[in-house]
Amino acid sequence: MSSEHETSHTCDIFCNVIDNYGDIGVCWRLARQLVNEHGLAVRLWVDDVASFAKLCPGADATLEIQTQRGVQVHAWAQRFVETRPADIVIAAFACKLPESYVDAMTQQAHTPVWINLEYLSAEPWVAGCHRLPSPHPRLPLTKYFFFPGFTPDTGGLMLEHDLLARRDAFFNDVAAQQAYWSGLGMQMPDADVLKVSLFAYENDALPALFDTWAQGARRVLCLVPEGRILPQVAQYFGEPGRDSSRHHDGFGMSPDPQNFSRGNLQVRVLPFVAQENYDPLLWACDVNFVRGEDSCVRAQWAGKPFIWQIYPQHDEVHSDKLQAFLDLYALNLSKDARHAVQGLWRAWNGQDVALSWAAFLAQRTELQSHALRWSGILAKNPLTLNLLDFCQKVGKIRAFKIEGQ
Ligand code: TRH
Repeated sequence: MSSEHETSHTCDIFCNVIDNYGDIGVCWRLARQLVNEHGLAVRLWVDDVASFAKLCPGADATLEIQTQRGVQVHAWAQRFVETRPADIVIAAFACKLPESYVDAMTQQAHTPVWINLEYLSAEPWVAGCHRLPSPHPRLPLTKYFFFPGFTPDTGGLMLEHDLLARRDAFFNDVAAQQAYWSGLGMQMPDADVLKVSLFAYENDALPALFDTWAQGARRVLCLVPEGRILPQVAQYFGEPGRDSSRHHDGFGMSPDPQNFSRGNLQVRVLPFVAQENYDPLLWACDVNFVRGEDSCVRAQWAGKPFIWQIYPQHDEVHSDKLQAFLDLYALNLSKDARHAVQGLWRAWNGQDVALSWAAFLAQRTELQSHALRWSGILAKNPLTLNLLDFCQKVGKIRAFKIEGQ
């Protein structure tokens, strides 16, 4: 590291958990990357430590302050304890910072850079709003909007410097794949078994999708991380928490309360794992169903065909958001593959799913090479580097450490 990096820059990330794991998922990932790859001293202020502990199983949900993976994690209480603001202040998803903290920002000799890190969207207006300043109405402070996105005129997507290399090493290492499967307590499935991960909200299309798989010509192994869709999964198989199959059919699994099967479909429920252990599941599967924001991005880095269940919002606004991403993602696909992706994604987000699955599967070869190509394009615009570069420019602060340089 050169001398200009000798004193760490500091960063405070504020996270207000609205629901589920996306808000804290994004903040936790960013915090770790800022510490591990750029040498910043990071405090993560989160108002729901229990949600954080789900992504970081070593964490203690009852602690007010704890250090995990080099990040100082603080329970963000209603009554905010006064503290010296950091060099960079990130309000995740435009959450409101404590007033005393904002006042303290004005007292610093070097005014902190204040970033509003926004939700991810592929909608065209994003590029026009990315990096816009918003002067404080009362105080001598300026907040900047920073928008993640898919095109070079946006902030890009969070990507650890070695993620794609680790992914490719996994793809090329059968022993590592076998070790992964045995870590799940099963043998590596035969090559003709289609391996699907399913991370989803409740979804009315699930029974039709499961019927299609159960009755299909090809064996499907569906891995379901524990979560909101589980009751529906169990309901589909009739006896919650019980293996509904009398026979085992070559999937190499033994009966236990987390296994279900019908026809050519085998479902395996997986425990919710630490955030960094979710990627190998996406790498190990042929097709991934993801949701929200962060898992959707990880599926794109996995370079596998995927289906996105968008977070449903009032007034159907999510529908435009879904279409905007589909337009971009499917732009360079053949007409058939484009229709297949559009059809299944729309179906999984509210329409009839059975026919769409068949069309999607028929395009899998093209979708697979497209997915890898797509991850390569996105990798040219890594969010965390962009963010630090922007902070350096607007805050006139020293250069940051960059891992590998
Ligand atoms: O959980 P999500 O649905 O989160 C959200 C929130 O609902 C939020 O309010 C909304 O605005 C946002 O989506 C768009 O989905 P997401 O974003 O994919 O977050 C899930 C996180 O959980 C992600 O960081 C990956 C992580 N994860 C694990 O750590 N372990 C696991 O086993 C799994 C399946 C996921």
